[in-house]
Amino acid sequence: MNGYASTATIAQIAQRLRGAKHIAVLTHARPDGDAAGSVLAAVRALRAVGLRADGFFCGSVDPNIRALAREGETMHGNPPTMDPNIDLALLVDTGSWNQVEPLDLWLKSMAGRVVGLDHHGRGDPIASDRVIDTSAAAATQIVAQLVEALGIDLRKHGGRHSIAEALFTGLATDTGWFRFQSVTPAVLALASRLLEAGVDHVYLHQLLEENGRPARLGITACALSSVTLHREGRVALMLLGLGDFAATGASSDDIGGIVNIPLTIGGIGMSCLLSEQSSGVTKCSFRSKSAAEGQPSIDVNAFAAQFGGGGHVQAAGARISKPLAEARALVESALQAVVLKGHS
Ligand SMILES: [Mn+2]
Repeated sequence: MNGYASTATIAQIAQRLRGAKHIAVLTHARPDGDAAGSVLAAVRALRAVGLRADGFFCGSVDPNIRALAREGETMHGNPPTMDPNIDLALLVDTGSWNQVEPLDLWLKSMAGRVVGLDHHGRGDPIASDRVIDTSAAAATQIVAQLVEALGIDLRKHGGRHSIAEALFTGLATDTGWFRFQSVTPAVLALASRLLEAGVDHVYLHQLLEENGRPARLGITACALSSVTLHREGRVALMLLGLGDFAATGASSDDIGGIVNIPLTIGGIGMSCLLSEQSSGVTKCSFRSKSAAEGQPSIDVNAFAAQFGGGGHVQAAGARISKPLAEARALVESALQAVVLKGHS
């Protein structure tokens, strides 16, 4: 995975997009706020300058995320049906083959005709021309540069289902609503411009964070009652089995954010949530607290990499192709080696 770095500039990507006849804008399966926001902002911007562009989502899509898109902006499917006339793909918020599995064959058929914008530290050379900026708090922070390079005035694109709304969605969700260390003056300056354009941030917060189904309460209770503490109370581990989902009527769409709850406790620096999937795979989410007061963050990206996963220093995930009990044993054993404190 070394060598996952920029191979082009924003201006070069903009030029390739301008020369395309029909652009597919794609992201990782099960798009989150940043992935969906990046796709939607790009589709809207490309259409605003007269280009033909469609967004594609694959894997299960949270209904609240789906509500961000206007009818006809994105196509869904697993894999989605791709129009044979598409001559360029724009891949956003990922560059890893294992995150785009439903699109795998299609993307391979498009070799050399894929451009990418990403802020992850690990990835594969799916996009030949790509901008990788790991300092960006969200992929939409990079998409915002593309929007600018296309000559779009954000002030004219700020209402519901607008370019600015999609950009703000990614920026807010990938920074934990502006709490994480990745929040810089540039992030807040962009957020400020987006609010000036007319983004309704309260609506977006309610749509994405305060719109869960009642079953979420039951599955949260299951997760919390499963907590075990490791490494002298510095690491929390929670487990959700298929029985928990059956008993509460919850699905994997209902568990977003539960992994963060143990981090509300002083002294807990890392939290893990393992949830059993009907496919026999165990989905793992890892989170750590921001570095503060001289305490570095625990690097959950490196932790997830041991299981073939990844993400960011403070938020990462992995899929372990083993049942819950075996995945638990693997994670517990790996936890023994986690570096809790960096250099002092
Ligand atoms: Mn992202």
